Amino acid sequence: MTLRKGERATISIQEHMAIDVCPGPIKPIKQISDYFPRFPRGLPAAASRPAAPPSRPPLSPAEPPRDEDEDVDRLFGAYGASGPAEQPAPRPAEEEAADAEGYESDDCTTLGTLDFSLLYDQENNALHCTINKAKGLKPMDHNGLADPYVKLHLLPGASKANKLRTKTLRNTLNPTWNETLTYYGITDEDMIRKTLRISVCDEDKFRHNEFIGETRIPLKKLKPNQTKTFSICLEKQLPIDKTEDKSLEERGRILISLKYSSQKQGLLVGIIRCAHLAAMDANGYSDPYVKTYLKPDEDKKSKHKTAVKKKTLNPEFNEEFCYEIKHGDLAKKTLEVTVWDYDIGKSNDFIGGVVLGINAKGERLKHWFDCLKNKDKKIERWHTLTNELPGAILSD
Ligand SMILES: [Ca+2]
Ligand SMILES: [Ca+2]
Ligand SMILES: [Ca+2]
Repeated sequence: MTLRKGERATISIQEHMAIDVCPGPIKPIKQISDYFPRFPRGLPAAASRPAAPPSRPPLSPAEPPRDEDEDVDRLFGAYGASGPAEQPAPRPAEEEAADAEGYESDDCTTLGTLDFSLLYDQENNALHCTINKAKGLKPMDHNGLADPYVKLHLLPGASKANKLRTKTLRNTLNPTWNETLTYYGITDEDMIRKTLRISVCDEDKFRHNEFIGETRIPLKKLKPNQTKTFSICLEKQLPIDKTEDKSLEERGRILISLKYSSQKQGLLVGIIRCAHLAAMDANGYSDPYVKTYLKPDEDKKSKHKTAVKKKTLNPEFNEEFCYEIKHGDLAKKTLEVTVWDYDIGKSNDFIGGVVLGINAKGERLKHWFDCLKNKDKKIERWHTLTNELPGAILSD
Protein backbone atom coordinates (compact mmCIF):
# COMPACT_ATOMS: atom_id res chain seq x y z
CA MET A 1 0.00 0.00 0.00
CA THR A 2 1.54 3.33 -1.05
CA LEU A 3 0.63 6.53 0.77
CA ARG A 4 0.39 9.97 -0.76
CA LYS A 5 1.46 12.92 1.35
CA GLY A 6 -1.25 13.96 3.84
CA GLU A 7 -3.27 10.80 3.35
CA ARG A 8 -4.19 8.79 6.49
CA ALA A 9 -2.98 5.24 6.70
CA THR A 10 -6.00 3.02 6.30
CA ILE A 11 -6.22 -0.71 6.72
CA SER A 12 -8.10 -2.79 4.20
CA ILE A 13 -10.94 -4.92 5.51
CA GLN A 14 -8.90 -8.10 4.83
CA GLU A 15 -5.97 -6.81 6.85
CA HIS A 16 -8.34 -5.75 9.62
CA MET A 17 -9.80 -9.24 9.80
CA ALA A 18 -6.35 -10.77 9.88
CA ILE A 19 -5.26 -8.50 12.73
CA ASP A 20 -8.31 -8.38 14.97
CA VAL A 21 -10.28 -11.50 14.35
CA CYS A 22 -7.63 -14.17 14.37
CA PRO A 23 -5.69 -13.91 17.62
CA GLY A 24 -3.84 -16.88 19.01
CA PRO A 25 -2.43 -19.97 17.34
CA ILE A 26 -3.65 -21.08 13.95
CA LYS A 27 -5.98 -24.06 14.28
CA PRO A 28 -5.48 -27.08 12.00
CA ILE A 29 -7.78 -27.17 9.01
CA LYS A 30 -10.58 -29.70 9.42
CA GLN A 31 -10.32 -32.83 7.37
CA ILE A 32 -13.10 -33.81 5.00
CA SER A 33 -13.88 -36.80 7.23
CA ASP A 34 -14.75 -34.43 10.09
CA TYR A 35 -17.74 -33.23 8.13
CA PHE A 36 -19.01 -36.69 7.20
CA PRO A 37 -19.57 -38.99 10.17
CA ARG A 38 -18.02 -42.35 9.62
CA PHE A 39 -20.01 -45.55 10.01
CA PRO A 40 -17.53 -48.38 10.40
CA ARG A 41 -18.71 -51.86 9.59
CA GLY A 42 -21.37 -50.26 7.35
CA LEU A 43 -23.83 -49.68 10.19
CA PRO A 44 -26.27 -46.81 9.80
CA ALA A 45 -26.58 -44.55 12.84
CA ALA A 46 -29.94 -45.99 13.83
CA ALA A 47 -28.50 -49.50 14.18
CA SER A 48 -25.72 -48.51 16.55
CA ARG A 49 -24.98 -50.79 19.43
CA PRO A 50 -26.82 -50.31 22.70
CA ALA A 51 -24.99 -47.83 24.91
CA ALA A 52 -24.95 -49.75 28.18
CA PRO A 53 -23.85 -53.36 27.84
CA PRO A 54 -25.20 -55.70 30.52
CA SER A 55 -21.81 -56.04 32.18
CA ARG A 56 -22.71 -54.52 35.54
CA PRO A 57 -21.81 -56.75 38.43
CA PRO A 58 -24.81 -57.73 40.55
CA LEU A 59 -25.61 -55.26 43.29
CA SER A 60 -24.67 -56.38 46.75
CA PRO A 61 -26.71 -55.53 49.83
CA ALA A 62 -26.11 -52.03 51.14
CA GLU A 63 -23.30 -51.55 53.63
CA PRO A 64 -24.34 -51.04 57.24
CA PRO A 65 -24.30 -47.35 58.11
CA ARG A 66 -21.17 -46.13 59.87
CA ASP A 67 -21.57 -44.87 63.37
CA GLU A 68 -18.81 -42.24 63.28
CA ASP A 69 -21.18 -39.63 61.87
CA GLU A 70 -23.43 -39.94 64.88
CA ASP A 71 -20.47 -39.49 67.20
CA VAL A 72 -19.45 -36.35 65.40
CA ASP A 73 -23.01 -35.05 65.59
CA ARG A 74 -22.92 -35.51 69.34
CA LEU A 75 -19.63 -33.64 69.52
CA PHE A 76 -21.09 -30.79 67.50
CA GLY A 77 -23.48 -30.31 70.38
CA ALA A 78 -20.76 -30.81 72.99
CA TYR A 79 -18.53 -28.09 71.51
CA GLY A 80 -21.33 -25.76 70.52
CA ALA A 81 -20.43 -25.81 66.85
CA SER A 82 -22.99 -25.50 64.11
CA GLY A 83 -24.90 -28.60 63.16
CA PRO A 84 -24.58 -31.17 60.45
CA ALA A 85 -26.15 -28.77 57.98
CA GLU A 86 -22.59 -27.62 57.36
CA GLN A 87 -21.53 -31.03 56.11
CA PRO A 88 -21.11 -31.03 52.35
CA ALA A 89 -24.44 -32.02 50.90
CA PRO A 90 -24.57 -34.09 47.72
CA ARG A 91 -25.91 -32.14 44.78
CA PRO A 92 -28.07 -34.70 43.03
CA ALA A 93 -29.22 -32.70 40.02
CA GLU A 94 -25.70 -31.73 39.03
CA GLU A 95 -24.30 -35.18 39.48
CA GLU A 96 -27.05 -36.85 37.50
CA ALA A 97 -26.20 -34.59 34.60
CA ALA A 98 -22.73 -36.11 34.56
CA ASP A 99 -24.12 -39.63 34.48
CA ALA A 100 -22.33 -41.46 31.74
CA GLU A 101 -24.20 -44.72 31.69
CA GLY A 102 -27.39 -45.61 29.93
CA TYR A 103 -27.50 -42.83 27.38
CA GLU A 104 -28.44 -43.41 23.75
CA SER A 105 -26.43 -41.81 21.00
CA ASP A 106 -24.66 -42.61 17.79
CA ASP A 107 -21.33 -41.40 19.18
CA CYS A 108 -20.47 -45.09 19.65
CA THR A 109 -20.08 -45.56 15.94
CA THR A 110 -18.24 -42.29 15.36
CA LEU A 111 -15.99 -41.95 18.42
CA GLY A 112 -15.48 -45.53 19.61
CA THR A 113 -15.88 -47.54 22.81
CA LEU A 114 -13.74 -47.83 25.93
CA ASP A 115 -13.35 -50.72 28.39
CA PHE A 116 -12.02 -50.02 31.87
CA SER A 117 -12.52 -50.97 35.51
CA LEU A 118 -12.42 -49.02 38.75
CA LEU A 119 -11.60 -50.15 42.27
CA TYR A 120 -11.71 -48.03 45.44
CA ASP A 121 -9.36 -49.55 48.03
CA GLN A 122 -10.88 -47.96 51.11
CA GLU A 123 -8.25 -49.03 53.62
CA ASN A 124 -5.35 -47.64 51.58
CA ASN A 125 -7.29 -44.63 50.26
CA ALA A 126 -6.41 -45.56 46.69
CA LEU A 127 -8.53 -45.41 43.54
CA HIS A 128 -7.21 -47.86 40.93
CA CYS A 129 -8.29 -47.12 37.36
CA THR A 130 -7.44 -49.92 34.96
CA ILE A 131 -7.69 -48.81 31.34
CA ASN A 132 -8.08 -51.95 29.23
CA LYS A 133 -8.81 -51.11 25.63
CA ALA A 134 -10.67 -48.98 23.11
CA LYS A 135 -12.33 -50.13 19.92
CA GLY A 136 -13.34 -48.38 16.70
CA LEU A 137 -11.80 -45.02 17.60
CA LYS A 138 -12.38 -42.12 15.25
CA PRO A 139 -9.40 -41.72 12.86
CA MET A 140 -7.52 -38.52 13.63
CA ASP A 141 -4.47 -38.61 11.38
CA HIS A 142 -3.92 -38.46 7.62
CA ASN A 143 -3.12 -42.17 7.51
CA GLY A 144 -6.65 -42.95 8.74
CA LEU A 145 -5.36 -43.99 12.17
CA ALA A 146 -4.62 -42.32 15.51
CA ASP A 147 -2.04 -42.40 18.33
CA PRO A 148 -4.36 -42.76 21.28
CA TYR A 149 -3.74 -42.31 24.99
CA VAL A 150 -6.15 -41.99 27.92
CA LYS A 151 -6.07 -39.26 30.53
CA LEU A 152 -7.90 -39.00 33.83
CA HIS A 153 -9.11 -36.02 35.84
CA LEU A 154 -11.01 -35.76 39.09
CA LEU A 155 -13.82 -33.22 38.95
CA PRO A 156 -14.50 -30.72 40.38
CA GLY A 157 -11.22 -29.05 41.18
CA ALA A 158 -9.39 -30.46 38.18
CA SER A 159 -5.82 -29.31 37.83
CA LYS A 160 -2.52 -30.54 36.51
CA ALA A 161 -1.91 -32.02 39.93
CA ASN A 162 -4.69 -34.57 39.67
CA LYS A 163 -4.19 -35.57 36.06
CA LEU A 164 -2.97 -39.07 35.20
CA ARG A 165 -2.37 -40.60 31.77
CA THR A 166 -1.53 -43.86 30.03
CA LYS A 167 1.23 -44.34 27.52
CA THR A 168 0.53 -43.52 23.87
CA LEU A 169 -0.01 -46.36 21.40
CA ARG A 170 0.98 -45.55 17.82
CA ASN A 171 -1.07 -45.97 14.64
CA THR A 172 -4.11 -47.83 15.89
CA LEU A 173 -7.86 -47.40 16.24
CA ASN A 174 -8.14 -50.45 18.54
CA PRO A 175 -5.55 -49.85 21.27
CA THR A 176 -5.01 -52.22 24.21
CA TRP A 177 -3.34 -50.47 27.14
CA ASN A 178 -4.05 -52.76 30.12
CA GLU A 179 -2.57 -50.05 32.32
CA THR A 180 -3.55 -49.27 35.91
CA LEU A 181 -3.38 -45.63 37.01
CA THR A 182 -3.81 -44.97 40.73
CA TYR A 183 -4.97 -41.94 42.66
CA TYR A 184 -3.62 -41.93 46.21
CA GLY A 185 -5.13 -40.14 49.18
CA ILE A 186 -8.72 -40.62 48.02
CA THR A 187 -11.16 -40.17 50.92
CA ASP A 188 -14.74 -41.32 51.50
CA GLU A 189 -15.74 -37.70 51.00
CA ASP A 190 -14.15 -37.74 47.53
CA MET A 191 -16.10 -40.90 46.76
CA ILE A 192 -19.35 -39.02 47.41
CA ARG A 193 -18.46 -35.73 45.75
CA LYS A 194 -16.14 -36.46 42.88
CA THR A 195 -16.55 -37.51 39.28
CA LEU A 196 -13.81 -39.26 37.33
CA ARG A 197 -13.41 -37.88 33.84
CA ILE A 198 -11.80 -40.27 31.38
CA SER A 199 -10.83 -38.89 27.99
CA VAL A 200 -9.22 -40.48 24.97
CA CYS A 201 -6.93 -38.26 22.92
CA ASP A 202 -4.73 -38.52 19.84
CA GLU A 203 -1.09 -37.59 20.29
CA ASP A 204 0.44 -35.48 17.53
CA LYS A 205 4.08 -34.63 17.14
CA PHE A 206 3.88 -31.26 15.47
CA ARG A 207 0.62 -29.79 16.75
CA HIS A 208 -1.66 -29.91 19.77
CA ASN A 209 -2.95 -33.31 20.78
CA GLU A 210 -6.56 -33.79 19.76
CA PHE A 211 -9.50 -34.86 21.85
CA ILE A 212 -11.38 -37.94 20.59
CA GLY A 213 -14.04 -38.67 23.22
CA GLU A 214 -14.71 -38.91 26.94
CA THR A 215 -16.90 -40.36 29.65
CA ARG A 216 -17.59 -39.33 33.24
CA ILE A 217 -18.19 -41.66 36.18
CA PRO A 218 -19.55 -40.27 39.46
CA LEU A 219 -17.48 -42.10 42.08
CA LYS A 220 -20.51 -42.70 44.29
CA LYS A 221 -21.39 -45.45 41.82
CA LEU A 222 -18.52 -47.53 43.20
CA LYS A 223 -18.74 -49.73 46.26
CA PRO A 224 -15.62 -49.82 48.42
CA ASN A 225 -13.28 -52.74 47.69
CA GLN A 226 -15.31 -54.02 44.74
CA THR A 227 -14.00 -53.83 41.19
CA LYS A 228 -16.56 -52.43 38.79
CA THR A 229 -16.13 -53.03 35.07
CA PHE A 230 -17.33 -50.55 32.44
CA SER A 231 -17.70 -50.79 28.69
CA ILE A 232 -18.96 -47.47 27.40
CA CYS A 233 -19.40 -45.44 24.22
CA LEU A 234 -17.21 -42.37 24.14
CA GLU A 235 -19.05 -39.06 24.04
CA LYS A 236 -18.21 -35.66 22.61
CA GLN A 237 -16.64 -33.24 25.05
CA LEU A 238 -19.17 -32.38 27.71
CA PRO A 239 -19.24 -28.83 28.96
CA ILE A 240 -17.67 -28.48 32.39
CA ASP A 241 -20.18 -27.30 34.94
CA LYS A 242 -19.94 -23.54 35.43
CA THR A 243 -20.23 -23.89 39.20
CA GLU A 244 -16.99 -25.81 39.05
CA ASP A 245 -15.00 -22.68 38.28
CA LYS A 246 -15.79 -21.36 41.72
CA SER A 247 -14.46 -24.41 43.52
CA LEU A 248 -10.92 -24.28 44.79
CA GLU A 249 -8.20 -25.71 42.64
CA GLU A 250 -6.67 -28.89 43.98
CA ARG A 251 -2.92 -28.93 44.48
CA GLY A 252 -2.39 -32.46 45.76
CA ARG A 253 -3.00 -34.63 48.81
CA ILE A 254 -1.41 -34.89 52.24
CA LEU A 255 -1.45 -37.67 54.83
CA ILE A 256 -1.55 -36.18 58.35
CA SER A 257 -1.64 -37.96 61.70
CA LEU A 258 -3.04 -36.38 64.86
CA LYS A 259 -2.73 -37.62 68.43
CA TYR A 260 -3.39 -35.92 71.73
CA SER A 261 -0.79 -37.31 74.13
CA SER A 262 -1.87 -37.12 77.77
CA GLN A 263 1.66 -38.07 78.81
CA LYS A 264 3.23 -35.13 76.94
CA GLN A 265 0.20 -32.89 77.53
CA GLY A 266 0.27 -31.94 73.89
CA LEU A 267 -0.95 -32.43 70.34
CA LEU A 268 1.33 -34.52 68.14
CA VAL A 269 1.04 -33.58 64.48
CA GLY A 270 2.56 -36.06 62.05
CA ILE A 271 3.35 -35.02 58.48
CA ILE A 272 3.66 -38.38 56.79
CA ARG A 273 3.60 -37.91 53.05
CA CYS A 274 2.07 -36.06 50.10
CA ALA A 275 0.83 -37.36 46.76
CA HIS A 276 0.08 -35.79 43.36
CA LEU A 277 1.52 -32.40 44.35
CA ALA A 278 1.34 -29.62 41.78
CA ALA A 279 4.60 -29.00 39.93
CA MET A 280 5.97 -25.52 40.65
CA ASP A 281 9.31 -25.70 38.86
CA ALA A 282 10.15 -25.66 35.16
CA ASN A 283 11.54 -29.20 35.42
CA GLY A 284 8.02 -30.52 36.08
CA TYR A 285 8.64 -31.14 39.79
CA SER A 286 8.64 -29.29 43.09
CA ASP A 287 11.02 -29.29 46.08
CA PRO A 288 8.35 -29.63 48.74
CA TYR A 289 8.40 -28.96 52.45
CA VAL A 290 5.51 -28.61 54.91
CA LYS A 291 4.80 -25.94 57.52
CA THR A 292 2.33 -26.22 60.37
CA TYR A 293 0.80 -23.56 62.62
CA LEU A 294 -1.57 -23.92 65.53
CA LYS A 295 -3.77 -20.81 65.48
CA PRO A 296 -4.60 -18.43 67.05
CA ASP A 297 -0.91 -18.10 67.66
CA GLU A 298 -0.43 -15.28 70.19
CA ASP A 299 3.26 -15.73 70.91
CA LYS A 300 4.15 -16.74 67.31
CA LYS A 301 5.86 -19.90 68.43
CA SER A 302 3.68 -22.45 66.72
CA LYS A 303 5.54 -22.67 63.41
CA HIS A 304 7.09 -26.02 62.54
CA LYS A 305 8.79 -26.97 59.29
CA THR A 306 9.77 -30.28 57.75
CA ALA A 307 12.91 -30.88 55.75
CA VAL A 308 12.87 -30.07 52.02
CA LYS A 309 12.51 -33.07 49.69
CA LYS A 310 14.24 -32.42 46.37
CA LYS A 311 12.57 -32.79 42.96
CA THR A 312 9.50 -34.88 43.77
CA LEU A 313 5.71 -34.64 43.65
CA ASN A 314 5.23 -37.56 46.07
CA PRO A 315 7.46 -36.75 49.06
CA GLU A 316 7.68 -38.81 52.24
CA PHE A 317 8.42 -36.74 55.34
CA ASN A 318 7.58 -38.91 58.37
CA GLU A 319 8.13 -36.02 60.76
CA GLU A 320 6.21 -35.31 63.95
CA PHE A 321 5.78 -32.04 65.84
CA CYS A 322 4.48 -31.53 69.38
CA TYR A 323 2.31 -28.60 70.43
CA GLU A 324 2.11 -28.33 74.22
CA ILE A 325 -1.47 -27.47 75.00
CA LYS A 326 -4.16 -28.47 77.48
CA HIS A 327 -6.67 -30.86 75.99
CA GLY A 328 -9.49 -28.51 76.93
CA ASP A 329 -7.94 -25.64 74.94
CA LEU A 330 -7.53 -27.65 71.78
CA ALA A 331 -11.15 -27.33 70.67
CA LYS A 332 -10.65 -23.57 70.20
CA LYS A 333 -7.56 -24.02 68.03
CA THR A 334 -7.07 -24.45 64.32
CA LEU A 335 -4.27 -26.41 62.69
CA GLU A 336 -2.99 -24.86 59.48
CA VAL A 337 -0.87 -27.07 57.23
CA THR A 338 0.72 -25.61 54.10
CA VAL A 339 3.01 -27.15 51.49
CA TRP A 340 5.67 -25.07 49.74
CA ASP A 341 8.13 -25.47 46.90
CA TYR A 342 11.64 -24.47 47.95
CA ASP A 343 13.36 -22.26 45.35
CA ILE A 344 16.89 -20.92 45.27
CA GLY A 345 17.33 -17.20 44.60
CA LYS A 346 13.63 -16.29 44.78
CA SER A 347 10.77 -16.61 47.20
CA ASN A 348 9.36 -20.09 47.62
CA ASP A 349 6.15 -21.03 45.82
CA PHE A 350 2.99 -21.89 47.72
CA ILE A 351 1.71 -25.28 46.53
CA GLY A 352 -1.38 -25.80 48.65
CA GLY A 353 -2.80 -26.06 52.14
CA VAL A 354 -5.45 -27.46 54.42
CA VAL A 355 -6.99 -26.28 57.71
CA LEU A 356 -8.25 -28.65 60.42
CA GLY A 357 -10.43 -27.41 63.24
CA ILE A 358 -13.85 -26.62 64.57
CA ASN A 359 -14.74 -24.30 61.67
CA ALA A 360 -13.59 -26.74 59.00
CA LYS A 361 -15.98 -28.99 57.11
CA GLY A 362 -16.26 -32.61 56.09
CA GLU A 363 -13.21 -34.81 56.66
CA ARG A 364 -11.19 -31.89 58.03
CA LEU A 365 -13.69 -31.36 60.83
CA LYS A 366 -14.11 -35.08 61.44
CA HIS A 367 -10.38 -35.72 61.76
CA TRP A 368 -10.11 -32.92 64.34
CA PHE A 369 -13.00 -34.23 66.40
CA ASP A 370 -11.85 -37.85 66.19
CA CYS A 371 -8.51 -36.67 67.61
CA LEU A 372 -10.17 -34.67 70.40
CA LYS A 373 -12.36 -37.51 71.56
CA ASN A 374 -9.74 -40.31 71.29
CA LYS A 375 -6.90 -39.25 73.63
CA ASP A 376 -3.63 -41.14 73.08
CA LYS A 377 -4.79 -42.66 69.81
CA LYS A 378 -2.99 -41.77 66.60
CA ILE A 379 -5.40 -41.07 63.76
CA GLU A 380 -4.13 -40.80 60.19
CA ARG A 381 -6.18 -39.22 57.43
CA TRP A 382 -5.66 -37.99 53.88
CA HIS A 383 -6.67 -34.42 53.07
CA THR A 384 -6.94 -32.45 49.84
CA LEU A 385 -4.62 -29.48 49.44
CA THR A 386 -6.17 -26.44 47.77
CA ASN A 387 -4.71 -23.29 46.26
CA GLU A 388 -6.43 -21.06 48.82
CA LEU A 389 -7.08 -21.25 52.54
CA PRO A 390 -10.19 -19.46 53.73
CA GLY A 391 -9.22 -16.65 56.09
CA ALA A 392 -5.52 -17.48 56.14
CA ILE A 393 -2.75 -14.99 55.53
CA LEU A 394 0.06 -16.90 53.90
CA SER A 395 3.61 -15.94 54.52
CA ASP A 396 6.63 -17.95 53.64
CA1 LIG B 1 -1.72 -38.47 15.81
CA1 LIG C 1 9.36 -23.01 41.91
CA1 LIG D 1 11.81 -25.48 43.54
